[in-house]
Amino acid sequence: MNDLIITVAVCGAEVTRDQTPYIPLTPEEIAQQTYEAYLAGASIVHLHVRDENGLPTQDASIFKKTVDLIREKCPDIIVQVSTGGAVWMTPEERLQSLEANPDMATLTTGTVNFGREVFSNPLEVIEKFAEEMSKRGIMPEIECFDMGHISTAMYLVKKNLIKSHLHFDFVMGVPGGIAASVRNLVAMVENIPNEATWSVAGIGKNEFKMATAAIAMGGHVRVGLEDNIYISKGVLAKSNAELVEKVVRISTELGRDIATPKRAKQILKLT
Ligand code: KMH
Ligand code: ZN
Repeated sequence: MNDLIITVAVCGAEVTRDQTPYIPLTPEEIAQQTYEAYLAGASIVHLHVRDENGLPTQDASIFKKTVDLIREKCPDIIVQVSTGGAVWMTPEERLQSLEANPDMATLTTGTVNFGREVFSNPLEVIEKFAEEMSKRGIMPEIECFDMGHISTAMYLVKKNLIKSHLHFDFVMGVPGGIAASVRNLVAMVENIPNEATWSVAGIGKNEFKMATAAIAMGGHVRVGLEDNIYISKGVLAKSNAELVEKVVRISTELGRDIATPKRAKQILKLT
Protein backbone atom coordinates (compact mmCIF):
# COMPACT_ATOMS: atom_id res chain seq x y z
CA MET A 1 0.00 0.00 0.00
CA ASN A 2 1.14 3.56 -0.74
CA ASP A 3 2.58 5.60 2.10
CA LEU A 4 -0.01 7.71 3.90
CA ILE A 5 -0.20 11.39 3.00
CA ILE A 6 -1.35 13.48 5.96
CA THR A 7 -2.77 16.93 5.28
CA VAL A 8 -3.06 19.33 8.18
CA ALA A 9 -5.92 21.84 8.00
CA VAL A 10 -4.51 24.24 10.56
CA CYS A 11 -7.15 26.88 11.21
CA GLY A 12 -9.96 27.07 8.62
CA ALA A 13 -12.35 29.99 8.42
CA GLU A 14 -14.95 29.16 11.05
CA VAL A 15 -13.32 28.10 14.33
CA THR A 16 -13.01 30.88 16.94
CA ARG A 17 -10.97 31.46 20.12
CA ASP A 18 -14.21 31.08 22.08
CA GLN A 19 -14.41 27.48 20.86
CA THR A 20 -10.75 26.68 21.49
CA PRO A 21 -7.85 28.80 22.73
CA TYR A 22 -5.50 26.64 20.64
CA ILE A 23 -6.62 27.80 17.19
CA PRO A 24 -3.74 29.61 15.43
CA LEU A 25 -4.79 32.95 13.91
CA THR A 26 -1.80 35.14 13.07
CA PRO A 27 0.65 34.25 10.26
CA GLU A 28 3.30 33.48 12.91
CA GLU A 29 0.98 31.20 14.92
CA ILE A 30 -0.20 29.44 11.75
CA ALA A 31 3.41 28.90 10.58
CA GLN A 32 4.49 27.61 14.01
CA GLN A 33 1.61 25.10 14.25
CA THR A 34 2.26 24.03 10.65
CA TYR A 35 5.92 23.44 11.53
CA GLU A 36 4.99 21.28 14.55
CA ALA A 37 2.49 19.30 12.44
CA TYR A 38 5.14 18.86 9.72
CA LEU A 39 7.60 17.47 12.29
CA ALA A 40 4.81 15.12 13.42
CA GLY A 41 4.26 13.78 9.87
CA ALA A 42 2.10 16.16 7.83
CA SER A 43 3.28 16.61 4.25
CA ILE A 44 0.55 18.99 3.04
CA VAL A 45 -0.74 22.11 4.76
CA HIS A 46 -4.28 23.19 3.86
CA LEU A 47 -4.25 26.89 4.47
CA HIS A 48 -6.73 29.61 5.39
CA VAL A 49 -5.65 32.92 6.90
CA ARG A 50 -7.19 35.47 9.24
CA ASP A 51 -7.05 39.26 9.45
CA GLU A 52 -5.82 41.31 12.43
CA ASN A 53 -9.16 40.69 14.19
CA GLY A 54 -8.93 36.93 13.71
CA LEU A 55 -11.63 36.94 11.01
CA PRO A 56 -11.26 34.92 7.79
CA THR A 57 -9.78 36.77 4.83
CA GLN A 58 -8.42 35.81 1.42
CA ASP A 59 -6.13 38.85 1.38
CA ALA A 60 -3.19 38.05 -0.92
CA SER A 61 -0.57 39.80 1.21
CA ILE A 62 -1.56 37.88 4.37
CA PHE A 63 -1.48 34.64 2.38
CA LYS A 64 1.95 35.52 0.96
CA LYS A 65 3.35 36.39 4.37
CA THR A 66 2.02 33.16 5.88
CA VAL A 67 3.28 31.01 3.00
CA ASP A 68 6.75 32.62 3.24
CA LEU A 69 6.92 31.90 6.98
CA ILE A 70 5.79 28.31 6.42
CA ARG A 71 8.33 27.72 3.64
CA GLU A 72 11.13 29.12 5.82
CA LYS A 73 10.32 26.57 8.52
CA CYS A 74 9.22 23.65 6.34
CA PRO A 75 11.02 24.05 2.99
CA ASP A 76 9.56 20.95 1.32
CA ILE A 77 6.00 20.94 2.67
CA ILE A 78 3.25 21.04 0.02
CA VAL A 79 1.37 24.32 0.39
CA GLN A 80 -2.31 24.06 -0.51
CA VAL A 81 -4.29 27.30 -0.22
CA SER A 82 -8.03 27.41 0.23
CA THR A 83 -10.13 28.98 -2.49
CA GLY A 84 -13.21 28.10 -0.44
CA GLY A 85 -12.60 30.89 2.05
CA ALA A 86 -15.73 31.62 4.07
CA VAL A 87 -19.36 31.23 2.94
CA TRP A 88 -20.00 34.98 2.58
CA MET A 89 -17.03 35.72 0.30
CA THR A 90 -17.34 36.54 -3.40
CA PRO A 91 -15.61 34.30 -5.97
CA GLU A 92 -13.16 37.14 -6.80
CA GLU A 93 -12.24 37.48 -3.14
CA ARG A 94 -11.79 33.74 -2.78
CA LEU A 95 -9.40 33.52 -5.75
CA GLN A 96 -6.90 35.97 -4.25
CA SER A 97 -5.15 33.17 -2.36
CA LEU A 98 -3.68 31.94 -5.66
CA GLU A 99 -1.40 35.02 -5.65
CA ALA A 100 0.68 33.36 -2.91
CA ASN A 101 2.14 30.94 -5.47
CA PRO A 102 1.02 27.72 -3.75
CA ASP A 103 1.71 24.16 -4.96
CA MET A 104 -1.96 23.26 -4.73
CA ALA A 105 -5.33 24.91 -4.15
CA THR A 106 -8.73 23.57 -3.24
CA LEU A 107 -11.38 23.35 -5.92
CA THR A 108 -14.83 22.62 -4.53
CA THR A 109 -16.92 21.15 -7.32
CA GLY A 110 -20.42 21.94 -6.13
CA THR A 111 -22.72 23.91 -3.86
CA VAL A 112 -23.64 22.52 -0.46
CA ASN A 113 -25.68 23.59 2.52
CA PHE A 114 -23.22 24.45 5.29
CA GLY A 115 -25.25 24.31 8.48
CA ARG A 116 -27.68 27.22 8.07
CA GLU A 117 -25.43 28.84 5.44
CA VAL A 118 -24.78 27.95 1.81
CA PHE A 119 -21.29 27.27 0.45
CA SER A 120 -22.03 28.44 -3.08
CA ASN A 121 -20.13 27.00 -6.03
CA PRO A 122 -22.13 27.38 -9.26
CA LEU A 123 -20.69 25.73 -12.35
CA GLU A 124 -19.40 28.96 -13.95
CA VAL A 125 -17.47 29.76 -10.75
CA ILE A 126 -15.96 26.27 -10.62
CA GLU A 127 -14.95 26.49 -14.29
CA LYS A 128 -13.31 29.87 -13.71
CA PHE A 129 -11.40 28.61 -10.65
CA ALA A 130 -10.22 25.48 -12.52
CA GLU A 131 -9.12 27.56 -15.50
CA GLU A 132 -7.20 29.97 -13.28
CA MET A 133 -5.41 27.14 -11.47
CA SER A 134 -4.54 25.43 -14.74
CA LYS A 135 -3.18 28.71 -16.19
CA ARG A 136 -0.95 29.22 -13.15
CA GLY A 137 0.23 25.60 -12.95
CA ILE A 138 -1.40 25.10 -9.53
CA MET A 139 -2.66 21.58 -8.92
CA PRO A 140 -6.26 21.45 -7.69
CA GLU A 141 -7.35 19.25 -4.81
CA ILE A 142 -10.91 18.42 -5.76
CA GLU A 143 -13.09 18.95 -2.69
CA CYS A 144 -16.29 16.93 -2.67
CA PHE A 145 -18.83 17.64 0.05
CA ASP A 146 -21.38 15.41 -1.66
CA MET A 147 -21.66 12.68 -4.28
CA GLY A 148 -22.72 14.94 -7.18
CA HIS A 149 -19.53 16.96 -6.77
CA ILE A 150 -17.64 13.98 -8.23
CA SER A 151 -19.74 14.13 -11.43
CA THR A 152 -18.95 17.84 -11.84
CA ALA A 153 -15.24 17.15 -11.36
CA MET A 154 -15.38 14.53 -14.11
CA TYR A 155 -17.17 17.05 -16.36
CA LEU A 156 -14.24 19.47 -15.82
CA VAL A 157 -11.79 16.72 -16.76
CA LYS A 158 -13.77 16.04 -19.93
CA LYS A 159 -13.69 19.75 -20.78
CA ASN A 160 -9.90 19.74 -20.22
CA LEU A 161 -10.22 22.26 -17.39
CA ILE A 162 -8.39 19.86 -15.07
CA LYS A 163 -5.28 18.40 -16.70
CA SER A 164 -3.26 17.31 -13.66
CA HIS A 165 -3.33 14.04 -11.77
CA LEU A 166 -6.72 13.74 -10.05
CA HIS A 167 -6.61 14.03 -6.28
CA PHE A 168 -9.91 14.17 -4.42
CA ASP A 169 -10.65 15.16 -0.84
CA PHE A 170 -13.96 13.86 0.50
CA VAL A 171 -15.23 16.24 3.18
CA MET A 172 -17.67 14.16 5.19
CA GLY A 173 -19.95 15.17 8.04
CA VAL A 174 -20.63 18.84 7.26
CA PRO A 175 -24.29 19.45 8.27
CA GLY A 176 -25.93 19.55 4.82
CA GLY A 177 -23.21 17.53 3.07
CA ILE A 178 -22.67 13.78 2.77
CA ALA A 179 -22.75 12.00 6.14
CA ALA A 180 -19.50 10.59 7.50
CA SER A 181 -19.90 6.82 7.23
CA VAL A 182 -17.67 4.08 5.89
CA ARG A 183 -20.48 3.02 3.56
CA ASN A 184 -20.63 6.52 2.03
CA LEU A 185 -16.85 6.65 1.75
CA VAL A 186 -16.80 3.36 -0.16
CA ALA A 187 -19.45 4.75 -2.53
CA MET A 188 -17.43 7.93 -3.12
CA VAL A 189 -14.25 5.95 -3.83
CA GLU A 190 -16.10 3.65 -6.23
CA ASN A 191 -17.18 6.70 -8.24
CA ILE A 192 -13.74 8.15 -9.00
CA PRO A 193 -11.33 6.86 -11.66
CA ASN A 194 -9.02 4.00 -10.59
CA GLU A 195 -5.88 6.04 -11.17
CA ALA A 196 -7.06 8.94 -8.97
CA THR A 197 -5.91 9.36 -5.39
CA TRP A 198 -8.10 10.53 -2.52
CA SER A 199 -8.14 11.65 1.06
CA VAL A 200 -10.88 12.05 3.60
CA ALA A 201 -11.63 14.91 6.00
CA GLY A 202 -14.06 13.69 8.66
CA ILE A 203 -15.71 16.67 10.32
CA GLY A 204 -16.07 16.95 14.11
CA LYS A 205 -16.41 13.68 15.99
CA ASN A 206 -16.04 11.78 12.71
CA GLU A 207 -12.42 12.80 12.17
CA PHE A 208 -10.59 9.75 13.50
CA LYS A 209 -13.25 7.23 12.46
CA MET A 210 -12.97 8.37 8.84
CA ALA A 211 -9.17 8.67 9.08
CA THR A 212 -8.93 5.05 10.24
CA ALA A 213 -11.18 3.88 7.38
CA ALA A 214 -9.05 5.78 4.85
CA ILE A 215 -5.83 4.35 6.24
CA ALA A 216 -7.24 0.81 5.94
CA MET A 217 -8.63 1.43 2.43
CA GLY A 218 -5.42 2.88 0.97
CA GLY A 219 -6.60 6.49 0.86
CA HIS A 220 -5.06 9.50 2.55
CA VAL A 221 -6.08 11.61 5.52
CA ARG A 222 -6.78 15.24 6.39
CA VAL A 223 -6.96 16.30 10.03
CA GLY A 224 -6.63 19.60 11.83
CA LEU A 225 -8.35 22.18 13.97
CA GLU A 226 -10.30 23.41 10.91
CA ASP A 227 -12.21 20.13 10.92
CA ASN A 228 -12.19 19.04 14.57
CA ILE A 229 -11.00 20.65 17.79
CA TYR A 230 -11.04 17.55 20.04
CA ILE A 231 -8.30 14.96 20.54
CA SER A 232 -10.77 12.65 22.31
CA LYS A 233 -14.33 12.95 23.60
CA GLY A 234 -14.65 16.31 25.40
CA VAL A 235 -10.88 16.95 25.44
CA LEU A 236 -9.61 19.84 23.33
CA ALA A 237 -6.57 19.16 21.15
CA LYS A 238 -3.77 21.45 22.29
CA SER A 239 -2.35 21.77 18.78
CA ASN A 240 -2.67 20.57 15.21
CA ALA A 241 0.43 18.44 15.80
CA GLU A 242 -1.45 16.48 18.46
CA LEU A 243 -4.11 15.53 15.89
CA VAL A 244 -1.44 14.54 13.34
CA GLU A 245 0.39 12.46 15.96
CA LYS A 246 -2.79 10.50 16.64
CA VAL A 247 -3.17 9.66 12.92
CA VAL A 248 0.49 8.61 12.79
CA ARG A 249 -0.09 6.27 15.77
CA ILE A 250 -3.17 4.69 14.14
CA SER A 251 -1.38 4.25 10.81
CA THR A 252 1.69 2.78 12.45
CA GLU A 253 -0.47 0.29 14.36
CA LEU A 254 -2.06 -0.71 11.04
CA GLY A 255 1.37 -1.14 9.45
CA ARG A 256 1.19 1.77 7.01
CA ASP A 257 4.16 4.13 6.66
CA ILE A 258 3.81 7.92 6.59
CA ALA A 259 4.73 9.76 3.39
CA THR A 260 7.46 12.37 3.51
CA PRO A 261 6.72 15.52 1.47
CA LYS A 262 9.02 14.12 -1.26
CA ARG A 263 7.08 10.86 -1.37
CA ALA A 264 3.76 12.75 -1.28
CA LYS A 265 4.83 14.74 -4.35
CA GLN A 266 5.57 11.48 -6.18
CA ILE A 267 2.22 9.97 -5.22
CA LEU A 268 0.37 13.12 -6.36
CA LYS A 269 2.55 13.46 -9.50
CA LEU A 270 3.18 17.00 -8.37
CA THR A 271 6.09 18.46 -10.29
N1 KMH B 1 -14.83 27.35 4.88
C1 KMH B 1 -15.67 26.60 4.02
C2 KMH B 1 -16.88 27.39 3.66
C3 KMH B 1 -11.94 25.02 1.27
O1 KMH B 1 -11.08 25.35 2.08
O2 KMH B 1 -11.73 25.01 0.07
C4 KMH B 1 -14.98 26.19 2.77
C5 KMH B 1 -13.75 25.43 2.93
C6 KMH B 1 -13.31 24.66 1.75
O3 KMH B 1 -13.09 25.42 3.96
ZN1 ZN C 1 -10.69 24.77 4.18
